[in-house]
Amino acid sequence: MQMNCKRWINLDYIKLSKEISYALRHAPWEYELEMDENGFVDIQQLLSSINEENNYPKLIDKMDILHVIEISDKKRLEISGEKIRAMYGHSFSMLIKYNEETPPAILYHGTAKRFLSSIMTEGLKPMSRQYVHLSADIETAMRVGKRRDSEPVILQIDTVSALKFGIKFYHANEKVWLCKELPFQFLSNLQV
Ligand code: HQG
Repeated sequence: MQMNCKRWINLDYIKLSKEISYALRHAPWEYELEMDENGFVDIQQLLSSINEENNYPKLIDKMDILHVIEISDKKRLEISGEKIRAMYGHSFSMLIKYNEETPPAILYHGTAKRFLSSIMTEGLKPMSRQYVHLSADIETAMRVGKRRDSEPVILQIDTVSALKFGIKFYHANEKVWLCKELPFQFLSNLQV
């Protein structure tokens, strides 16, 4: 998205980005948002709720949200008409629906070394989120894993065998794929 508008230099867009992700991924009820089954909410409803708290030096508007999306290093949010959603990462109990899609033959998952033995016994679990998050490439998996370990482990996922086994995959954005769980037999430790 090409944007040339000047935004407020004293507005903390990282804070705003975190607040929007928090509202859409983890706490829509706190913000009194009516969310559809795909995770979309009305942008005006989100703006009214954020602005009620007066946490920013001015009222937040749709252009501010577009700016958050423009400066983000990851594609976390999607706007469709007058609606917005988080593309992945949800943790609340109402399961967000995605269309089932066929992933590339190999996907990746970056994680901390300390989780490895548990993952290789139990498989990948969604933990506090609704879905297990998988990466389309090694570089993305490395970035995900580095949030928890400076030298993460990269697991390689054999999606062809997993699909045959009956695992369903969902496409969140270009880099992120989701599934409900992934048994250990489809995982191997990629030595990078
Ligand atoms: C681990 C961020 C022990 C799993 C990222 C991970 C991603 C297990 C952690 C997105 C396990 C869960 C999601 C098992 C899984 N035993 N540990 N059986 N199964 N785990 O944050 O994939 O920046 O919920 O390996 O970049 O790290 O917020 O998942 O380490 O795209 O946009 O349990 O969140 O995106 O951690 O990250 P998370 P994740 P944003």
